[in-house]
Amino acid sequence: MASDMHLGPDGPATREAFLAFLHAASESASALLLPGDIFDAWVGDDEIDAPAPWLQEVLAGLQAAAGRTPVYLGPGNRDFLMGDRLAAATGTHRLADPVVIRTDGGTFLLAHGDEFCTDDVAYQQFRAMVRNPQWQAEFLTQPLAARQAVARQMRERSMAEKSRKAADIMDVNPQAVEQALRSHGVTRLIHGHTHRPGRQVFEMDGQRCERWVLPDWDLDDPAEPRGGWLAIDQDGPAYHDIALDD
Ligand code: LP5
Ligand code: MN
Repeated sequence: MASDMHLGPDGPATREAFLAFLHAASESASALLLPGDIFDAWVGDDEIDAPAPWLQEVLAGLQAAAGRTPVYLGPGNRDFLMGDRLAAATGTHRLADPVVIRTDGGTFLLAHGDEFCTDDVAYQQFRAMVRNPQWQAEFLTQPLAARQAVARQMRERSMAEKSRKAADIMDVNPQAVEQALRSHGVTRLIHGHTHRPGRQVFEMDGQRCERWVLPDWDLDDPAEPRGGWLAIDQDGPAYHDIALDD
């Protein structure tokens, strides 16, 4: 599973690495889970009507992978408007968020992760607004180009606000994580979004719990090219760093 590729018109190296990952993983894995922020922004499934070359490439890659193994697309904070049309056009499936997954390596709660960042009050207010079905229906009545312009503005605003926010409010809130684990009756969580890959072990109600965080991908960042995924087998999850794996 992998998340936070943030694919868009920029970032050819990231796109190429993701397409290579899709190809390789779909030949070996029994399922491929992509829990969110696959796209830098997704303003509605009519994005596929006249796709730019970069998007055509990604759609073809998803479709080819989906022909070999089931591929699941989950909503991130940037691409939560991915819908049934995109799934049908690529032969992929939609993934709920959060979702309990049963694997050879045990049961996990899988989520994009933004919902656990409850200390970021401004973001949670924004999230409540844009996840409201009525707001979405209204937004989708606007022409595609107008929605893309809103998304660009919102991306700029987000980057500006993030540079002002304290780093710790942009991480998950431990109580929010525990509450999610408890309510789903599981002890292990996998999520992305925070761009802080790693594994945290903690205790809750006398039980050992684990939180695995997926890395973000940016192979076009000359200072810090990065990316990777988590593979789960009978032994549990294992990290694969794109720089070390070929
Ligand atoms: O994405 P990232 O990592 O930069 O930051 C996120 C949070 N930001 C977002 C916004 C997205 O980046 C932009 C999404 C564009 C595509 C969506 C398309 C359809 C919707 C169009 C929306 C109008 O999710 C950021 C978090 C950060 O993660 C860490 O968790 O801090 O949160 C914010 O930046 C939100 C601001 O703090 C609050 C903004 C309030 C703006 C309200 C005005 C809305 C205008 C509506 C116009 C119709
Ligand atoms: Mn995200």
